[in-house]
Amino acid sequence: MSSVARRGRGILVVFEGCDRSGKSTQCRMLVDYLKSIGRDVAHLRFPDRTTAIGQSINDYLQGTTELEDHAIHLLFSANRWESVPRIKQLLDNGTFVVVDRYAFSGVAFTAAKGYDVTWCKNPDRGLPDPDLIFYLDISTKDAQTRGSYGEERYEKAEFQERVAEIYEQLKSNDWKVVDAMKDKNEIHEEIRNTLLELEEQFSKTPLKRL
Ligand code: T5A
Ligand code: NA
Repeated sequence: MSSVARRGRGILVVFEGCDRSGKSTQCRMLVDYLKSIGRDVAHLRFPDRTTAIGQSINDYLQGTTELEDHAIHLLFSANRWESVPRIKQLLDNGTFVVVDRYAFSGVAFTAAKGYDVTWCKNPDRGLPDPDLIFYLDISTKDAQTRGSYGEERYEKAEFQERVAEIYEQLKSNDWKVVDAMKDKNEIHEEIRNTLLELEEQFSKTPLKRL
């Protein structure tokens, strides 16, 4: 099969959406699928709780520490920046990079606290710009019915409503909006078909920056 042949750079795919919209589920399914057809693929998630910065973020999210709003925003951004060398190297090597949350989560969650969207975007300026953004669209009411909603800092209905409003402002025409209430297999098929359709086009286009 020609599917294993190197076709230029890898594709940067990002999943975004409110808490419990099914991002991690779809990332896993996409990564498994790409592996099953013989592609090189890396699975990243933000926050990356494994680094020193990520551990501070984890403590904040779990409520064991408090951090000033601007300071935690910058830590979330720094946690993405510390991955940039790896992301670039993977893409240069022709590896698919599938990412669970990215800069748009950073903006949506801080702006939902009432901060200026432009200020929120600034620290992430210059990060690799995703080729494809899948937005898993779910109402707060539906999200709340899913497992363990309400355990971490931002998992409150009223706050999630604000997050969804900011995502609406951030969304551009090229975001792929997916109905997150469909069956997970149906969603997966939609996502993989879109990716396979656009893969060749993106692999020949230079990576842009946010
Ligand atoms: N954050 C993050 C910031 O404030 N700034 C930032 O810069 C970044 C990057 C942690 C928090 O950090 C904030 C945002 C978050 O509040 P996280 O670690 O990604 O972010 O959060 P998690 O708790 O891991 O994940 P989410 O709550 O966002 O859930 P997912 O990944 O969207 O959903 P998933 O796949 O785990 O599914 C949730 C449940 O629904 C079921 C699953 O089985 C699971 O039980 N499910 C479905 N059920 C029915 N139909 C479907 N189609 C389903 N798909 C999944
Ligand atoms: Na998740």
